[in-house]
Amino acid sequence: MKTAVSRKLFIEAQRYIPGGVNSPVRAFRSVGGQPLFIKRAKGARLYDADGNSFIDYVLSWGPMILGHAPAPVIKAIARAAAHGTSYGAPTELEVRLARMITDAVPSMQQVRLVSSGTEAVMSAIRLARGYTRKDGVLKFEGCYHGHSDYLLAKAGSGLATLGIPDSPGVPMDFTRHTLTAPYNDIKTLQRLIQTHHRELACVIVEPVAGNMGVVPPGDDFLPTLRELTRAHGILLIFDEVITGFRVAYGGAQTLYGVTPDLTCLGKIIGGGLPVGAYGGGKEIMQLIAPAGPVYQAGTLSGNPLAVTAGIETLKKLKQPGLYRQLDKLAARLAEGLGNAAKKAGVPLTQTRVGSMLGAFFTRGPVVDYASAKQSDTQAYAKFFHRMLEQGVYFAPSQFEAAFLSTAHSAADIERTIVSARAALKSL
Ligand code: KE4
Repeated sequence: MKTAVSRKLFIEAQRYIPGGVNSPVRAFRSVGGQPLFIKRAKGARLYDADGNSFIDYVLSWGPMILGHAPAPVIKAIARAAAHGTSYGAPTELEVRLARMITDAVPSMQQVRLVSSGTEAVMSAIRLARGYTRKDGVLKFEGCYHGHSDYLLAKAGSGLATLGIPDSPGVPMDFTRHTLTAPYNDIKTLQRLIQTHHRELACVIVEPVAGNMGVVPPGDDFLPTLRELTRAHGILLIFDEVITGFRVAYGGAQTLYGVTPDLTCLGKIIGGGLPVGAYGGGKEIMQLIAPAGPVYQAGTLSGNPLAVTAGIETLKKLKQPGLYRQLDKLAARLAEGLGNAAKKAGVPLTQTRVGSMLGAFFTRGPVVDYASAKQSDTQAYAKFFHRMLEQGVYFAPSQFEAAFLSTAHSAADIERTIVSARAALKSL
């Protein structure tokens, strides 16, 4: 596979940008080799600077559920851009997106738009602390909620990928208020809540964990979490930055029938442009400035281009049968990968919720961060590169998710399965 241009660009990038990338997990550090510099993308495919093309299962880490550069979204962004790119004043567009989100996710009676998932989570936690007048936050090991200081405790995604336990630069005092429990571990959760409920403002959880690989919630996990938090005056925050509009139009809370007090969104609601959001019941949301005293602000919050991309994306996602179609394709991919691993005698533990899939190179089961970390990351790295050489682009980390889009065809899936057979056999 030709990579001379990407290599040259990577050398230059490292002169100006730490690690040559603007987000760590893109650097291929845990799979080895060098990142490919992407030139353009269309539908299910990426095209890199050396002219290689790939069936893409990263999809910008989730947002591109309609595939890359879907015509209606691009047309709408171009039209919006002709009217200016940012006003720093309210627009009808923001009202439309807010209405679409609150219609889709009934627990979000009000929503505030921001520019990233990190910002959404950071703001939701500040709101929970302001509302409950308590400081403590409980999160789950291996879950990643963006890079705000107090959440970089035993986090997933890039920290799991790079094996960074906790980031330097975060004062011990900040994480003093952060408790962590193993995902799906109800006993530990009960014990921590019994002991610390007086100082716990909120529990934040990825309702389907997507940053330690994909780890679905055990049957009782979310309902118990809801019961315990409600019984002890602790707000429950669902971080649906990945799962929102991914696993269902109304997110994981619709799929599992568990209603959080606050929800964080991102990725898909921006259609590939920078949008995050947080929301919940009116009584809580009324605390947010300027309605209330809890401050949160942003120059580009509700940016007209990003909001336009979000509106057009959600409009498409409302199409009946769209999620069933995604689910069918994803089920076929999972089946094919599973059969290929079995045939090759490679231990593979697969997980899937709709069109977000995990494949751990370990016998399993995988139910939390500790079991996910049993995975053979060397084997994953080899698999990743074998697939890349065959024109299939999975996440450059064992601890991320694979995603499908409505642009992936049955032929793409079959091609991926054939490539996986060869890749797994070569391990
Ligand atoms: P951003 O600030 O990156 O928009 O969102 C942070 C975030 C919050 N919550 C969840 C559940 C998330 O998954 C994320 C970000 N996801 C990672 C990958 N899984 C983004 C990729 C990256 O860091 O480059």
